[in-house]
Amino acid sequence: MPATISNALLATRASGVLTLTLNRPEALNSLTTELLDDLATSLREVETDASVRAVVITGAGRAFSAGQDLKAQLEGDGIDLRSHLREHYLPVIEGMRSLEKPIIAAVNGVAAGAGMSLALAADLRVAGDAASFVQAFVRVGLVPDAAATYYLPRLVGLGRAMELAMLGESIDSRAALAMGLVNRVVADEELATAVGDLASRLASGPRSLGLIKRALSVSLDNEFDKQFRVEETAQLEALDTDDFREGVNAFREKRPASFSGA
Ligand code: LHQ
Repeated sequence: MPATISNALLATRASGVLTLTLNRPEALNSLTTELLDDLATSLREVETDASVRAVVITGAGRAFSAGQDLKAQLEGDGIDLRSHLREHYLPVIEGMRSLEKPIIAAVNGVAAGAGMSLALAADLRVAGDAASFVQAFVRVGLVPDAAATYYLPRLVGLGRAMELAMLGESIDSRAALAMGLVNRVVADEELATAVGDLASRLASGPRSLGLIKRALSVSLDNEFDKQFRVEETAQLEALDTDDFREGVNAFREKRPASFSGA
């Protein structure tokens, strides 16, 4: 049974994988302040929890997430939109980015607006057949946010990003796969198993997975010399891990490596 972090976010743990399920299916898992803060807290806790070696983010019901909850009180004594992004979205996106453990978005349905931003900020995206992606921001007169303008052109190129953001048209999972927006598409009924298998594989991987994430996350922002140094620092850390020693021993002994994540 899922452990409840709050009504809005469920957490389950199995064999090194923490699965976070956005749980507002009646509102297509649109993002409330509570849900965003719970996500940020969970991501912070995972940083120091050695028992968790991979994270899955998915949605309950038929949607991944429809983005910002547009029915929540947005003005007055409700949400201060000017500080909302900084105070409630940034900790989630930064938490995903800085966590040196792989994060998979299991996109089970529509990912719209900032819901799509969450998927973009994951390290890998696996979509079910029924998944769709929509840069809904322009439809309500807004600009893509929650780091969508950062990740989208990096994933699909500037031309595609401009098209998706300006037209706000929905694309299905096959189109998303063709443009490199998702890594894999599977049948809806196989999504949980496919993501579970992938997450378990990553959760039994070496510490270097986190270092690979660190190095690649900044790669497109750096010039060659700077990136070479980032890579070198990560490699020096990797060389000093139990997992590197185990990997080399396993190679010499002609057996599969058993990585501890340390
Ligand atoms: C919703 C939502 C929703 C509440 C569906 N909120 N209830 C950041 C910070 C600061 C400022 C503002 O913005 C942001 C970032 C953003 O994310 S802006 C973009 C926000 N998202 C959208 O504009 C998407 C709005 N939703 C839709 O366009 C459609 O619902 C999609 C295309 C996602 C799905 O369409 P359908 O499959 O036809 O479902 P539906 O529209 O019938 O929705 C089902 C229910 O979910 C419905 O409630 P109801 O009580 O009528 O059954 C919707 O009102 C509710 N819902 N999105 N974002």
